[in-house]
Amino acid sequence: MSDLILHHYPTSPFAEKIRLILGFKQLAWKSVFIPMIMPKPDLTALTGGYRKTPVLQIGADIYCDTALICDVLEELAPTPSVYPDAVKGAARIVAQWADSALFTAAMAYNFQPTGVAQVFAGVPAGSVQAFVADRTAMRGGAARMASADATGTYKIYLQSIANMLHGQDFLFGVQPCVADFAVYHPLWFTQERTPALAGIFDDFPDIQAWMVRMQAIGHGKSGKCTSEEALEWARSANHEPVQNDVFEDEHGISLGSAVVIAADNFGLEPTEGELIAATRHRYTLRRTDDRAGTVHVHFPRVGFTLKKVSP
Ligand SMILES: N[C@@H](CCC(=O)N[C@@H](CS)C(=O)NCC(=O)O)C(=O)O
Repeated sequence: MSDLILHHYPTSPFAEKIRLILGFKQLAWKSVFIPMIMPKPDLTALTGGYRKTPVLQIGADIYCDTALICDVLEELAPTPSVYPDAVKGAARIVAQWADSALFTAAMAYNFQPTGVAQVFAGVPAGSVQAFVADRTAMRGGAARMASADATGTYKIYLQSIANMLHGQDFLFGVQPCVADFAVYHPLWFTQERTPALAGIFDDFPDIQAWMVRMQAIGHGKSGKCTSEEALEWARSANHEPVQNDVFEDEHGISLGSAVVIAADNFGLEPTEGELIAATRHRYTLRRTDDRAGTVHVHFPRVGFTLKKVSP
């Protein structure tokens, strides 16, 4: 197996979800820092367009979206599991809720004026404007949730999380599972990046104690690598075997077709390529790039649209 390369930046909550799972599974990994805003030419050379953070690279295989990255890490290192048998359905559903509803409310709370002042302290005005413009474009111009609405919603969600943690160390028992990592990352941003707003946790001592346990998991063993080295690895590596023995066709699009895949909510930059696998859970596209060579780019089905490229 080639090295695991995580393309990310330190302040990304979704990247923190994956860094902690790498630590939980004690996997060694390489770290490539990517820009926080577009353009990201070295990343999109690998993904073909997808720009969100993080992306996992294993040689010439590129995995987009943390839901899929969790599955890939589980296949590589099944123990300790992030999907324990007894709770795996509920854990996946809570994780999906956390990555969408909880994340949206928490980040709107974090980005109220006090939080913005902390996040951007010392950052030149031009870079702040560029960040705001990038994220506004990513949301298709839609406004963030109003901070008063976000605060009320975040408090209600925190109460539910506290209820789940009452009397046990982690959300579903004695071990952390995918739900813990997904619930933790937006709260981590509040705690680490906007500490002036972290008083919202004061009413929830069970959450505070759980956050200490989650943080203690750590990020495992990582080493730095450059985006040029990552591109070189993609060019020279073999692909993982393609999962084309199970083809689940929901679209009337056959394997071998030219297709385009994009996220279905925000950050809609599309990736175009040849559909070479479509299993129950994921799609794989083959595409060739001047700098990355021929790569296989993988997406989960949930949260993504698949369309045939019109001739
Ligand atoms: N559904 C995606 C969401 C990822 C996401 O929204 N990441 C944020 C950073 S935490 C992002 O991409 N922001 C814009 C960027 O980094 O360009 C996943 O699970 O990976």
